[in-house]
Amino acid sequence: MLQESGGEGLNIGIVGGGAVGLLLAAYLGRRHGVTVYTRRPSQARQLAEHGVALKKDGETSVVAVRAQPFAGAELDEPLVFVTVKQYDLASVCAQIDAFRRVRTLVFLQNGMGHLEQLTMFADKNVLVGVVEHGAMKLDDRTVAHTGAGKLTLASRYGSLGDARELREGERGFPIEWADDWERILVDKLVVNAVINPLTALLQVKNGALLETAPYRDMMRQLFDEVRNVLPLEDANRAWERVVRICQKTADNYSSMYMDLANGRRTEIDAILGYVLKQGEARGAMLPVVRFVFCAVKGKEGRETDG
Ligand code: KPL
Repeated sequence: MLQESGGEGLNIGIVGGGAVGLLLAAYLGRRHGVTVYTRRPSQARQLAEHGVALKKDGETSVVAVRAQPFAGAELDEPLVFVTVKQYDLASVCAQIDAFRRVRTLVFLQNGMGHLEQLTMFADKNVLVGVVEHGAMKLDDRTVAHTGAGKLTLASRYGSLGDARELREGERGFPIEWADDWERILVDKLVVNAVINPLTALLQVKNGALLETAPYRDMMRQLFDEVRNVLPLEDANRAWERVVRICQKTADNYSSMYMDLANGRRTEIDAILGYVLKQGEARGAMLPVVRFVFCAVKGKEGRETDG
């Protein structure tokens, strides 16, 4: 059944029609008016005509959304989520005039290294966030919610602005607020640095990494090198978080698995590439990180996502 997009809430823009963009549209669209800005006009047409479909626990619900191609768009929503992959962020930011009327921008990229680009929006409220949900894009308008997690948001510039209105989020899609933007990004970076490349190379779901001793050992070795060069408050808690997210998203194929499987570019530069740079700055040899980084680089394709 097609549920009308919520009229009583905010007007929200979502840039990017990948798994995260569709997941947000499906949940936020229940209460708020949502417009999805896509790279391909054909995806925008599909979404505008048929809505976004959410598959969860064997059931499908459909929410009506507005949609249009991002190229040439002038966004007039006060609150906009940018969900494109990190490597597509530069081309989105290049269309800076598109965001003239936006008051609050929320960036949801994996990895680090994209933060310098956000300074160009420093006159707005800028938030960064991390998504700990398992989500899989099944087609241009359908997303499967394969692992319940949370969305954590923190302010980078300005205040929380229009995002304050999101409160605790929707049922099944909780939102948490954090004070320290760097902490949430580093914590998520560790998770992505361990789970994503290993699941992609071994061609397994997230949960399988915990199931056999050799995979678990490999996770631990990768984790130990990563944590040596990142500013972690508590390494034990960081490891526990990796294990917990692996369990919570056990039935999920990681985004890097999906990227490699579909011949796309991956976010490995923003994830392990960033870790390697931190290692170089500290004179630390990171043989496992380097090996895993090179193995993913050797397999990744050229297509971009969303
Ligand atoms: O963020 C993810 C990703 O796949 O990019 C996790 C949390 C590992 C879920 O798969």
